Amino acid sequence: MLLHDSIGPNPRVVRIFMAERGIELPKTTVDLRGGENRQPPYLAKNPAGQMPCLELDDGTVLAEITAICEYLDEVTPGASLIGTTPLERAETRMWTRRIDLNIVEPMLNGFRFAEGLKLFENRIRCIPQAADDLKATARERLAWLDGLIAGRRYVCGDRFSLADIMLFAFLDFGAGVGQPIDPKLGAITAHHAMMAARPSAKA
Ligand SMILES: N[C@@H](CCC(=O)N[C@@H](CS)C(=O)NCC(=O)O)C(=O)O
Repeated sequence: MLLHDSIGPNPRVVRIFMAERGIELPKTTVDLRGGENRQPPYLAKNPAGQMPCLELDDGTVLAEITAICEYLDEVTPGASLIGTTPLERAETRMWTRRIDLNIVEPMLNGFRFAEGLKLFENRIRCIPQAADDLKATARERLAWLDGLIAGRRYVCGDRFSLADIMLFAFLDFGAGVGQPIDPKLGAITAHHAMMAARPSAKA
């Protein structure tokens, strides 16, 4: 297998996941800033033109970080970060999707349409006038999540999972591009500090 890797929070989710699962894979770095991911050689692998993707030994290419992480989880021996029962797997997917749709998407589009506009304006349809509302939406949904995970050690309760990695990697990115965590969100702030202290945060 070969991981097509780059800067950015999506590839980092996969790298953190691999670090947590003890998975080592060959990697090749794609020049995201230079737009290599939007050029034909890479588009032939991932028609979405986004990073990362995982190329399997038979040439099959997997994209979308949750799909990549789930695949790696299943083909690698060791403690699963998705779940070992139907209920655990469903809960991980429920929380991961909540984080992805409610927080990650508006946060990243808020960035792409404002601070990231120069990089993205010729790649995707950008709506600069929507940026502030998207950032506000992400903040509101993060406050909602704060209430839901209050009193929990991890997003899925006592069980560390992909949902924790997703939350951490994207909030860490947001903090670096002008969307810091509101310190009043006690559960999210504590979760972030706990995740930042794990060795996998270096990935
Ligand atoms: N839904 C995709 C999102 C991937 C994504 O947006 N990747 C970013 C890097 S963090 C990217 O490729 N940005 C550069 C571009 O879109 O040209 C996934 O789950 O993998």
